[in-house]
Amino acid sequence: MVSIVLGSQWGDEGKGKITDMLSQQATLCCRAAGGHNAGHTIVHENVTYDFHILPSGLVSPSCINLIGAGTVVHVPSFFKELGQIESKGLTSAGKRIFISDRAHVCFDLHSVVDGLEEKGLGGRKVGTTGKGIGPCYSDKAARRGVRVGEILDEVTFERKLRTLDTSYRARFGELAYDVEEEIARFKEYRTKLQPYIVDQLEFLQQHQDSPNILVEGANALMLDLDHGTYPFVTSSSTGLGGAVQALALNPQKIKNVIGVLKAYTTRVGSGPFPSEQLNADGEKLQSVGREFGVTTGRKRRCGWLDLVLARYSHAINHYTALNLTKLDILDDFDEIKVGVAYILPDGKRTTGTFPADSSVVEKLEVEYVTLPGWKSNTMGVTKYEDLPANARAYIEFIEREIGGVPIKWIGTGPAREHMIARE
Ligand code: 2SA
Ligand code: GDP
Ligand code: MG
Repeated sequence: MVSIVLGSQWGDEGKGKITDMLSQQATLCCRAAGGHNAGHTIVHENVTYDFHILPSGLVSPSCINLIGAGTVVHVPSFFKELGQIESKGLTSAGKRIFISDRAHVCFDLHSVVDGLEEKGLGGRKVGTTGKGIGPCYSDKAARRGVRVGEILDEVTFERKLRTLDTSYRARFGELAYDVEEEIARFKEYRTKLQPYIVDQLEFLQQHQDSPNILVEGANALMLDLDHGTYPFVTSSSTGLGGAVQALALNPQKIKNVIGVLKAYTTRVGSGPFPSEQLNADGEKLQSVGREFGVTTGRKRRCGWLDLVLARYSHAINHYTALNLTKLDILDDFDEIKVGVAYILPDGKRTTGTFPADSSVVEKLEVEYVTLPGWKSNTMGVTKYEDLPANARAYIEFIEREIGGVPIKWIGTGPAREHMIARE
């Protein structure tokens, strides 16, 4: 049985937390997209773990983890992160993590190019994490990228990296980057990395009878290269399709597609955000919700929950259940608004489709419904019936409005146990 956890908005919904929770019953946890741009936070037994390239299943001691094809791996970050979590007590992590030989290598070179490309965009910059994700996926699509398995072949590896360096110099001229230094560092990584690299198909076939396989999505549907707010997206396929493609999943074995939906909306980086609140409400969501990027420390933009976006996300990812997160952050609002429809620039009203053109999204107006707040503490509540009536009304309103997908889990705090599971 396969369960897939996916971000339903613009990321940072709390995918790490539910992945960690579910991985206690999983034999295998796989990442299928993104790289060290992602930031997944897990709070367990008073220890906070920030995962970037590593799968969140590593916190559960019996869970094996795979960084799958479809991802891009910055090798220094991989070792740094592994060292950090081992020093926090996850001492067996190094024996439970593997990397597909088909994953692509994200170089420091890519990060330098990321910065230059952003600079070139001037006022239309994407607001990337600067980690080199876009350039790395571009090289993959252009068939000149370096795959993790190729690190082991010194001659091929060095030739390909020098060719990349030359081609970027032809494009940009001077680069604040020393290819020989990066090549030298990989001489050490080559031996260190060898035990982690696997043939993904063989590896997955060994685990095919595992009762529970978990896939941890990175980023989110509205950042998907095809379905998100292009060009203000990341460069991977962050939805259900991306997970199936990257891990060659058997669709018949997919039992759960869990959409993680924050009780309000956040976005980090540029691009249209219809329900953004550039006012006291937005500031309150940002400060109470501690909305800062896990990877870059950037302040996240904040706004009300957008159900048009949620319906669109459900239509693309076909969620079987939702995890509504950060309900507790709304505890102190007198009133809570929810976007239920868009009025497009041509006057048309839409409730479930999301315009492809980001310049249209920037101009549309959101129609809101205002619900009463509950003005009481829900932090740490674990039983649905213990929630205040207005909080339950908020949840049931969302469920009704999205239509056909149950909110099975409700997050009421950052820790693993701060979760309501509904029957
Ligand atoms: P990139 O770096 O090429 O993937 O950036 C392209 C867009 O994707 C957004 N993006 C993210 N959005 C939310 N969270 C992300 N991870 C970090 C976190 C972000 C951080 O968990 O907080 O620390 O800033 C993430 N990664 C990429 C990015 O903002 C661009 O809009
Ligand atoms: P991810 O990228 O989707 O894994 O999410 P992030 O880790 O980037 O951001 C989510 C943040 O919210 C983290 O700091 C989590 O610890 C925290 N979090 C997750 N669920 C809840 C919740 O239900 N309530 C509160 N207060 N915090 C939560
Ligand atoms: Mg995040």
